[in-house]
Amino acid sequence: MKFNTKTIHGGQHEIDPAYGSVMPPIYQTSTYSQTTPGGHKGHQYARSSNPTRSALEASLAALEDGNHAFAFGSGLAAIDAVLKLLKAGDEVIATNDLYGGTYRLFTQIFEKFGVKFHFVGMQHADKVASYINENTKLIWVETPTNPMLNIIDIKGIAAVAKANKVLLGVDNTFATPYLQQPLALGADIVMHSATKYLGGHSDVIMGALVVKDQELADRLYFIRNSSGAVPGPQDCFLVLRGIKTLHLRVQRHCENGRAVAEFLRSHPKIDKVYWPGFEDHPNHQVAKAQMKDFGGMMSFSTVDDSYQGAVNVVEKLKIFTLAESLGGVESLAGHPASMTHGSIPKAEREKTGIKDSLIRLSVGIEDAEDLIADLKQALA
Ligand code: P1T
Repeated sequence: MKFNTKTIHGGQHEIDPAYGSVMPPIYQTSTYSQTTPGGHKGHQYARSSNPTRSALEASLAALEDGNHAFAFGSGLAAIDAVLKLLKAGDEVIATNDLYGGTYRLFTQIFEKFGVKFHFVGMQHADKVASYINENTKLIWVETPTNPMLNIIDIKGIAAVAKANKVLLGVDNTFATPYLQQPLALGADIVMHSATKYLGGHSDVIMGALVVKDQELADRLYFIRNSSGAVPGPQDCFLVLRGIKTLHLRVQRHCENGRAVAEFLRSHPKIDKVYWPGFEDHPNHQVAKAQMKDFGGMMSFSTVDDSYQGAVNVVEKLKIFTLAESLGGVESLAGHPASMTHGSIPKAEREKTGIKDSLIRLSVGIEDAEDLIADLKQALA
């Protein structure tokens, strides 16, 4: 089955046995009757499993070419479950340019339990290898990175991980499985904030993990069932519905992303535009090799390079909404230093280029002309 067919049919073999409903029903129930202890029809308690969630998970596994998928109550809950594979004394090598909440989870929750993190610029796989020792258990990659749109060579890092028997997890939130499939490039775990492009309509908070390996799947199932960060059935239904148009939406996000990035780059008040589709982006060739297109996420700074300058622009936007999050049909603008990445200390933020003047855009699927006109008036 090819990708566009998979978004609609992937994993969806079982038509509802009760009435043949084409979409899986929302099983809004916490528990299931048993005829005798253990005598049930595949589901016993909804923390362990729920038919609506199972339908979504089958779709997610198909999209990422994995064998097992797990939905969580948020993207961070999914990452939290991966970290619970580790124990005190273990070490993690993580991308240095990460979503601020991921950085906060690593440094303010898991460091306390004795897990050690190395935050590394991963544009060169060799650099990652130099941080590996006998305690290294996980490499955590985000690509494209949030918010600097750096690109990391998944295949290159996977070779380092395999050679050293270290797990490789990839946060595929920005790319989506339409643009990039980390498991096929050698990752062990792919993670999503399904809140973003998978849901696609800014109406759900959810996370997901997809893996191929049965033993890893068993461990993640155990962690989720033991810790309990599961999403509700209504949210699973909404994400499954969102996925059915993923390919169409992401195609338009990419087209509009290109138009907006090129407009910004040609504007006299703009200093830098960070978007992997530009031929002179430092890892454009890697992006071209591992992604189908370059997406609708980008960041930029203005020539006046000030906090107030950035605030003036985002406050004047009319079609772009100033808000956290990304990946919905509507265009959003954000100020990473004070919003999504505010939990990273200023000195650390600035090392990766998250200046106070940086603005991040999630380019939606409106008409590109309207989006460009909005940016033009805000910059004027
Ligand atoms: O918000 P949640 O569903 O828990 O997902 C966390 C997360 C994980 N990984 C990446 C790459 C993310 O971008 C996020 C959430 N990001 C935002 C809310 C944001 O505006 O960047």
